[in-house]
Amino acid sequence: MVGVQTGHVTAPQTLPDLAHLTDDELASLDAWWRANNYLTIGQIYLRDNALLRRPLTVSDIKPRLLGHWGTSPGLSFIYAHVSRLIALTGQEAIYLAGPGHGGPALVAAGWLEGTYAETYPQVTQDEAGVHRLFRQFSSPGGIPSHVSVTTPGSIHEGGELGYVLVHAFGSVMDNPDLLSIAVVGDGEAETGPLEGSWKGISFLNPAHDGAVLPILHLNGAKIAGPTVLARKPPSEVRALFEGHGYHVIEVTGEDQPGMHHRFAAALAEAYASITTIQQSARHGDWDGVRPRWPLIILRSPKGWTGPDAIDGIKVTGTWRSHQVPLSGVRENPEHLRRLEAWLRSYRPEELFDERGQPVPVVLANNPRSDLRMSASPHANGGVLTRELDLPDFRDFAVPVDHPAVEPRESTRQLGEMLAEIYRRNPDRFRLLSPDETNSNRLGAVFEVSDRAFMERLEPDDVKISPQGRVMEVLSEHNCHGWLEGYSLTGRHGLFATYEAFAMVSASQTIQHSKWLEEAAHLPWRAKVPSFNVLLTSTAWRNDHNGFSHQGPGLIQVVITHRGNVSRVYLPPDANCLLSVADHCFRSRSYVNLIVIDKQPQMQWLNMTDAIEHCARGASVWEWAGNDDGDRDPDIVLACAGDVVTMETVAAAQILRERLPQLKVRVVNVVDLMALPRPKDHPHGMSETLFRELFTDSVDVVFAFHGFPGAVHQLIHGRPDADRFRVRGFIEQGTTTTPFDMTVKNEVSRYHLVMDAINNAGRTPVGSADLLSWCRTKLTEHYAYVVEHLEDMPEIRDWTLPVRES
Ligand SMILES: Cc1ncc(C[n+]2csc(CCOP(=O)(O)OP(=O)(O)O)c2C)c(N)n1
Repeated sequence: MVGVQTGHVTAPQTLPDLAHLTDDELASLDAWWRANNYLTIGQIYLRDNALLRRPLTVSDIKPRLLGHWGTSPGLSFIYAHVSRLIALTGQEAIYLAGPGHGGPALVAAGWLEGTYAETYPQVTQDEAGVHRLFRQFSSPGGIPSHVSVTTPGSIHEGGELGYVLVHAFGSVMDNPDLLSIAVVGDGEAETGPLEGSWKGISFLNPAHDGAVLPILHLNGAKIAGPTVLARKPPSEVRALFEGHGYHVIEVTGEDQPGMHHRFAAALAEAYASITTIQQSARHGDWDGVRPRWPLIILRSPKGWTGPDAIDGIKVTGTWRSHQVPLSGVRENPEHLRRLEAWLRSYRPEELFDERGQPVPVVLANNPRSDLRMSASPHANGGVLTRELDLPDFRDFAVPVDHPAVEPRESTRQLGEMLAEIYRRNPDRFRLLSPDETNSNRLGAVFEVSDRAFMERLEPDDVKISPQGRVMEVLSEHNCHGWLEGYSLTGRHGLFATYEAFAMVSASQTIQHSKWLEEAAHLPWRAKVPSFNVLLTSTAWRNDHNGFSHQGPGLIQVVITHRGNVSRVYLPPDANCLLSVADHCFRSRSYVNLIVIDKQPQMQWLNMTDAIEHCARGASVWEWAGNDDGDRDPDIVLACAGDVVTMETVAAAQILRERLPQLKVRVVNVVDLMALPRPKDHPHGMSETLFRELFTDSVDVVFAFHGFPGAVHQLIHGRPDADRFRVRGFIEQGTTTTPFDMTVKNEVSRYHLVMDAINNAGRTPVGSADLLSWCRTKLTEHYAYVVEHLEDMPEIRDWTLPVRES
């Protein structure tokens, strides 16, 4: 019986005695830890003689010693203790190693738990399997050195440091039974994302969310020097985390078995605290105020249990233990002898039987079946994914009888659809945004759900409560990471953000794409809900802001890095947006970027046409051109993106009216990934369709939402790609009128008309006059906006005459 007082919620919990170790438990914990440490070192060093059946020789050593020892014993120590807790309580838990470079420790844990052999039958849980386990680590054809996609039980690779807490918090949102153990490296704790992510508890509701137990792994050093938190007075460190609202539990030392006893007691205290909080919130008299969630600070030496000093220089407890402490084993007999002594210090003969299988005292520390952290279905969230109950997106359509008659805020329609998704899926959908839900016109969701917030509320606060499930935190890193953790454990969501600031978390987008791409190669990894991003408040219409808010860079990042799992959609209007969104919410294991502005904009297609257009990915808009289906028009005007689509249609209108002999075709691209060749991207349109749209040889003036280079990159290898003249965002920005933005970036209707004339196959009479008319218009524009501070009426009030459609 453990009674714990945590903040203001008190309720004695009936728990097994976690705080005190029996002799058997201690023996088992210690044996498991020794076995795991042995297997960790073996993975880094050994290609043969895995269980030291004979004296170690140079030929037993791998040619390249790759991996990280320093963090590993601490990670294993924590893992062993959490496993004991799980075995005693039946708690569902997953383990996220912030310092994911401690990969061999987590791989070893999976092997000891038997999951590894279940997942990879060739890596058996016996001597031959140990041999394979060692050889495959950090080896060609084997597995990478981090806690990667290949590692059973992992949703967090931990290669790029800083995201362990955001992933952990996301994993427990709407996942009330899960406890996510998040080990934070003290070096990792210096990163911006990690520093910002302690705030997760301000958004975690113990009634409907699970729990995160952060364990700050304060082993003192990073790659080559001390960590900030290690050198601060412990009182300051404690105050820092208490200031974040945590109930801080500290464990310090290296003595054994003392550390086992103290850590068991700390974990017991933390767990009692968590269960007290949850039971009070779910069944008791919780007052709705944020509880003080526990946080453990584990101070133990880096490289714990490793060689104390090498060549007279201290290693354990210093940064020198970070990677491979005895690196000269192949050349230096003394190092080889030390390595053997180090390996034998774990007494492998007591840990593995004659067949190389872990002995019962080791196995006794493993939880049963699915409760083993390496086997947790939560970490293979696709198996838990429940379909979204999606409304019929057509219910939110805007009526469009004729193109470009009336402007509408397209994202507002999406907001209505999201509200209905919330209504139907209260426990498996979240919209995440850095404080921009209303700004991005998605506020309809507030009819169904408040914003989540666990801190003090004031009378002026609107639509914000602990019960809320709309996530608003002014941190792209938090939003991104939470949605990653949320979707990797089987739930759905949308990250809506200002386009320019999606670059803040661009690195996370890349990392997540890598994860999904690698996961696609592993049959045992079930597909997870896609990572959906709405990029809005775009470069072209950031009316209240300026140059800092104008940057379409994420498109470029995504298409450059991980094309295969990436999808980029540029719906030109509300109906296309709804169709695209529906498609994205149904998809699995992709990174879907949807790019559309929030400002009122022209609507082009009725819902039937929008669905067809989006299904094709790109099509000719006959009503906008005048080539009447001719095989070869004089020029193709192509566009991708809302604002540039309007400029393109307006340019085509000018050409139709002022140079009718010129045959113009208008092509709109909504699925950017339809542009590459099919062999370059799964969405790539066939060459036949490409020729149908863009012809074989007619010049194409392409108005693009993002940087022009993106289109050139995508059409590489298409027939005569040189004929594409791409205009797009060329880093000309400021706070100015909407049309002035297009002029500054030379993608205005007048620029497009001039491009069309200059690149067309023919030069009809009147071309020169129209060129000069366009120049005059641009001059008029400059003068008008400076004088009147808004766009010329003919631009501002532009619509497409109905008879034109
Ligand atoms: C964002 C990022 N920057 C730099 C690195 C390179 N790096 C790998 S490990 C490491 C030190 C990590 O120290 P800590 O988090 O304390 O982990 P531990 O000491 O437990 O290994 C660094 C800087 C990285 N992986 N990610």
